[in-house]
Amino acid sequence: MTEWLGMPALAAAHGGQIDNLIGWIHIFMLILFVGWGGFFLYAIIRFRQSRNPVADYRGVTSHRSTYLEVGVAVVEAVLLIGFAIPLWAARVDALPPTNEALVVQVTGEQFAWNIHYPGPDGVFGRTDLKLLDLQVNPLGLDRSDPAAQDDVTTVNQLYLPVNKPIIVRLRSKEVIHSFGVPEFRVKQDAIPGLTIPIWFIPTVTTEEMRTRTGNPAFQYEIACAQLCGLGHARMRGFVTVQTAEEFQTWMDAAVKEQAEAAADPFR
Ligand SMILES: [Cu+2]
Repeated sequence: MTEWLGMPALAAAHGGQIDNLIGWIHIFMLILFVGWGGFFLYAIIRFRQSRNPVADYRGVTSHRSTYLEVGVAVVEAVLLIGFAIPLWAARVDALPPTNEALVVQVTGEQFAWNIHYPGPDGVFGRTDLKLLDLQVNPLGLDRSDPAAQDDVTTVNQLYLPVNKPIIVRLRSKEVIHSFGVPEFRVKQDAIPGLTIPIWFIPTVTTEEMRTRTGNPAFQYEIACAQLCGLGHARMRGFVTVQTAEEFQTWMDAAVKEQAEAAADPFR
């Protein structure tokens, strides 16, 4: 129903609900706009000076406007308690179980997205500020930690398997960034000092999206959605959605390559 809004192509399981909501909000706002606009015009004509040469100091005496205001407050309470809070609980608070999902840590920095996979053991390796090196180790990953040996890190390249719940643990190194992927209908601020989880299920591979859009160069893009400094506009990450097998092949190769590179930095 939201084609008329020109939204970007949809590629996440929950996205249809969000699009519906956006569509309804536009319709309600249109009704409100027409209603208030009509009332405004009515008031201008009804209370024009030529018809009311003397001000009326008594004003309105009926209770109609009080009842109307109470009515509006009740409707808003129903929207908040009946819809907004349950939706938040279902969509934001209820994360999928981590053993059924891919958990990946995404850390914003000026001006890049650092991606960190825990590797086959599912445990994120220790990080240490002292090891942080913007060129070779932007997350300060301690490869001597056993849990870190199979970890995979990338810069600006997020690889995801299709049709699997993805939990992104969002962090920031210094200022507020915002992780936004329009096709997944997700957008969440990354706040320094906090780890904020968001989740979604990608439903369309990059390959398939290229066919659908007729654009052979199509890429899902992580756009930083908070003005975070002078390089904000070039803070672009890319998401590659693959089939489960393709993703596994990529992950296995990356684990091997990064473990070897860490074991022998001078090779
Ligand atoms: Cu940013």
